[in-house]
Amino acid sequence: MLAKRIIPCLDVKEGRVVKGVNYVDFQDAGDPVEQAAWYNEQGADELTFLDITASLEHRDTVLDIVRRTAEQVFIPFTVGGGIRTIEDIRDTTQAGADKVSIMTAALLNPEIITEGAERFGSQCIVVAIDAKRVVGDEENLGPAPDEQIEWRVYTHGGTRPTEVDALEYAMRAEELGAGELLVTSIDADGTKAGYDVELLRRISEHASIPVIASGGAGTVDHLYEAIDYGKADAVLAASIFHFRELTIRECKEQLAARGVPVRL
Ligand code: 0VR
Repeated sequence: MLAKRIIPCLDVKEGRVVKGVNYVDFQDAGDPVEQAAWYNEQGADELTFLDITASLEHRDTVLDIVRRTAEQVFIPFTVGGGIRTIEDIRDTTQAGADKVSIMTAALLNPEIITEGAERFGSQCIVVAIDAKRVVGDEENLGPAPDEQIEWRVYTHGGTRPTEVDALEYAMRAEELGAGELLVTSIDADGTKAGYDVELLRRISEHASIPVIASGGAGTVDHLYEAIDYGKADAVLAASIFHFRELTIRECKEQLAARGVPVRL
């Protein structure tokens, strides 16, 4: 079995790493370039950088931060936020990203997935799915195999609901050529109460490309549940790492002790 990956995520707003809860109430969490260097040193398997207030006006500033961050990391580096066109993918990879994460644009204009995969390879195209429960319990995100739950995709940094079903969209993104799915539960984001493992499991059971779990990590148990019950291939986390509550090494050692293949 392939090693399960641990991926810290830098959510960047106006040049600073921030961390919120349920996509609001952001707190400062440091400088992206310094945080990136730290995670690289700490044994992260990959690093994700999301410009969460992406807009055309500050594209050049962001690319400059991406460039400076990329200089610090020697692990696969994914960049997302505001990527709308093939040119944006090109500029972002030229700035040092190995992969791009596409959300809003992939939903509104799915050809970017196919065209991006043709031009840069599927391994470069991560489709991000920001999902929120519209049917089912939003408080209890643990195993609920028999429950009727529905998740809808939200766009524009979790601010705009769509009618798109998250499970169907995951399948479609794979068909169109995505190399990985980055699945974030808006209900769980920043709560440290655990991932939405039911969402992860239902997507992972249908997808044959890797699924990255995101939103809600608070303990090593949560990482384990996302991998074990949720069948995720990688676990992304922000709050627990930025505020130094857990180190990547501790997480890997505890996961390895529970039989999860990790790169130590
Ligand atoms: P934790 O729950 O703290 O581990 O956070 C993981 C993940 O949910 C976040 O780092 C983040 O990627 C959520 N994303 C976005 C956003 C948050 C606020 C606004 C926009 C976005 O577009 O992804």
